[in-house]
Amino acid sequence: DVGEPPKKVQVDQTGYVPGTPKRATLVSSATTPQAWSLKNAAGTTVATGRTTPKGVDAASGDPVHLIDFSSYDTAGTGYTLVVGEESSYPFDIGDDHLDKLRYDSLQFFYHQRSGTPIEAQYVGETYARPAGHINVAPNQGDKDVPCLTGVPCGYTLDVRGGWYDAGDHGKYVVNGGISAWQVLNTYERAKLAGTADALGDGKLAIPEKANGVPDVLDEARWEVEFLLKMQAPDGMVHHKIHDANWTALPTLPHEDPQPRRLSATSTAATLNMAAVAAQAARIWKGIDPEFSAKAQAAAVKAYAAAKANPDKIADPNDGTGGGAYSDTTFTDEFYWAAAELFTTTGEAAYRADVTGSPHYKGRSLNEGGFYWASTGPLGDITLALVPNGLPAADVAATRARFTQVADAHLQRIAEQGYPAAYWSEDGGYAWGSNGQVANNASVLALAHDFTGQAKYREGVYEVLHYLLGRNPTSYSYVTGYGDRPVENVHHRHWARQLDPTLPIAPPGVLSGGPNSALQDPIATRLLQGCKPQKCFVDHIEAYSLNEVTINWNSGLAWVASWAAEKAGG
Ligand code: 9MR
Repeated sequence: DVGEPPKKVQVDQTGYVPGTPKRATLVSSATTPQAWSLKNAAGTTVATGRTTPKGVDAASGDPVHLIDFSSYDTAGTGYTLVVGEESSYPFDIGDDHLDKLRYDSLQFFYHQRSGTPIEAQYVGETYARPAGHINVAPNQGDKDVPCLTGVPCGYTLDVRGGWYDAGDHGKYVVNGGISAWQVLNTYERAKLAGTADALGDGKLAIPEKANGVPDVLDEARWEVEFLLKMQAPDGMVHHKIHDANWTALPTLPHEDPQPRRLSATSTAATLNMAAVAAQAARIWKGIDPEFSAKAQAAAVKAYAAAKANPDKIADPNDGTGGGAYSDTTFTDEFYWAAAELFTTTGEAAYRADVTGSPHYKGRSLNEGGFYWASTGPLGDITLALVPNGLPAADVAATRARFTQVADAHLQRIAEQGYPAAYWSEDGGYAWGSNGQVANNASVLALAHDFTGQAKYREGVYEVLHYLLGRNPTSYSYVTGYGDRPVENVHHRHWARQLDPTLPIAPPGVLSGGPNSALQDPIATRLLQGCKPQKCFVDHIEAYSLNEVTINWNSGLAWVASWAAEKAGG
């Protein structure tokens, strides 16, 4: 059983923000406009109108009509849209759901912490668990971990801590780095905008919630400290640490019996750590000068080591017991690291590396966005947001690139039956498409930051609607949000589908979403011939569709935080 059939009237199952466009999708092969009505919680019709037929939608294969109920703007809960016999899931007009989502999506990272108990006083009994990977039998632990057989390094490292990547227990620097960066950027952007109060201390339920430091920084620091530990004596950074073999589902972290192994160092991991450590040095300068200096020294050393080892590729075939996360192009990581180091230190050598890079002035940002293997735009975001000594015209050019790409997203949003602002060369949806959707929404958000134009802000909400239920599967891809949220995400201890004594994921966790490449056995069995946006099932074994990760949730947290901030006006 993979769930009930999708609805014919697709809405954001959480809500629509007052003063923004409110759109839904009707699935119907009728070629003429259909009458719709909006009902309030009491069942009274409060607005009516007619649909606009749009023909067959390419990404979903559905024959669709647009329902535009923007003119109705009265806040409330329990609205439904009705067309003939068909009705939508209920939704709100309001923004409470976004206020909640910004914190739930950040709270996810505490659950993913490795090397520390997850305590009931913060997350409740349901989600409490003992520390994983601290060498308490049968657990093998992340202390004194040797390098992989075949790539002995002559030393061991203590790499306890950090966040588990996803549904597995691996910890991968290139993915941990972009995730920590995005969480930190959520804060840094808000700080520069004067809106960081909403991200202050005491906003999350974590052990550091009353230490006088914003919780979002405390949480990101948990990962940054781990990234620093992955640095080898020569300054290079180990690519990843994970189990020697894949474990079965379910396996709780503290019960993982597999030996742990460090993979070789890589140029990508080294630059990734350099970038995040340089960013951290800047952010903690006035908060914890000692930590700031430690991070900066690690970043400087890593950057120099990467320059001396500019083409050390992580083994693309090393996918046993953990993901490969291999990347072969490093110009983007060099640019990103140089951008962070320059912004933090102002030094001429980093500046020259920034301005001399082929990525400079937003040249690598396109509709494909950014992800663990394409990090140039992260450097752009820092250079476009954080004051630095670069020529104003260059900063303007970087910002202009964001608005150009945002315009292309808006055009796609206008064309799609279920606007996702997702783009790929071949029209397919890739592994983690929802994370990409969230990141593309952040490009729209930045375009609004840079220009103040309403259309970009509206685009952000439009894209969030796709993630929260206005899509052809009728799922809200965020756990605990909406009437039909995903429940069976691929995770080693949020695994109720396999063991009724285990919980489902807590609220605020983003599923990877549709992947038309059908890369796991469930997907190949159930989804042959699917249209891209429909290549999805809510099944725990469907790891190429329904896993959750730190990098997808960092994208969600960034955009949820922005959307909550901007909901008022
Ligand atoms: O997110 C990663 C995606 O871009 C890759 O195509 C895929 C296959 O290599 O791997 C994804 O990352 C997974 C990682 O390898 C292991 N932890 C879970 C990640 C999410 O599925």
